[in-house]
Amino acid sequence: ALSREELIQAVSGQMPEKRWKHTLGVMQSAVYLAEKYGADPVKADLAAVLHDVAKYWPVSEMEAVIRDNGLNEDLLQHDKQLWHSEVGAFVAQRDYGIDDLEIINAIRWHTSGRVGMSLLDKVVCLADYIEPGRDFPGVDRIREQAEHSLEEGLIAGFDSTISLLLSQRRVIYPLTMYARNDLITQL
Ligand code: DGI
Ligand code: FE
Ligand code: FE
Ligand code: FE
Repeated sequence: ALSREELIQAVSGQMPEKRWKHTLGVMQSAVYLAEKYGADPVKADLAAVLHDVAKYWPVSEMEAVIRDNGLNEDLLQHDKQLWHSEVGAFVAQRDYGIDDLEIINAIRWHTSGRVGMSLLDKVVCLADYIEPGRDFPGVDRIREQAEHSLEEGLIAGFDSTISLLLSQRRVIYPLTMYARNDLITQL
């Protein structure tokens, strides 16, 4: 298996500098949230390193990986922005030797969320919203919620995404709404 340093080398070379800076921010926030809420910080860090590994893959290559490997083809009917997490989880396993299912799942569900999110899923998904480099309308409210509840932070995060999609008249991936509803029900 690759060392953490080798992984960082390989992943940072796959993306523009701006996206790598985002990834460093997600690593920082994921470790912070893991320590705060009792997840494994080592796993949070590794999931964060890899979470956007497929973000800059050409759409045609993402589509091919999804079709050729029996991944979730339902995604192909939805926003292309949703594909990189499914493809990222697959390549983390196949090309980067990550065999820990908790890490793979945190990568796989970091964009949409899912019903029954694990602690690590929540940490990585929320870290992606609140990392220090993020600057979108409403991010401060999500950061504030994240300080007192992982679930409240995530609900605020999904609310902001759903609101954005609504305001742009874009299709909403149903799983994001189910994930949000599930978090509210859990509270
Ligand atoms: O990869 P990042 O930019 O760091 O963040 P991400 O993996 O959370 O991707 C977010 C993008 O996905 C954002 O531009 C919104 C877009 N998106 C499109 N449809 C949906 C969606 N995100 C969610 N959660 N649900 C959707 O239905
Ligand atoms: Fe992402
Ligand atoms: Fe990200
Ligand atoms: Fe508060």
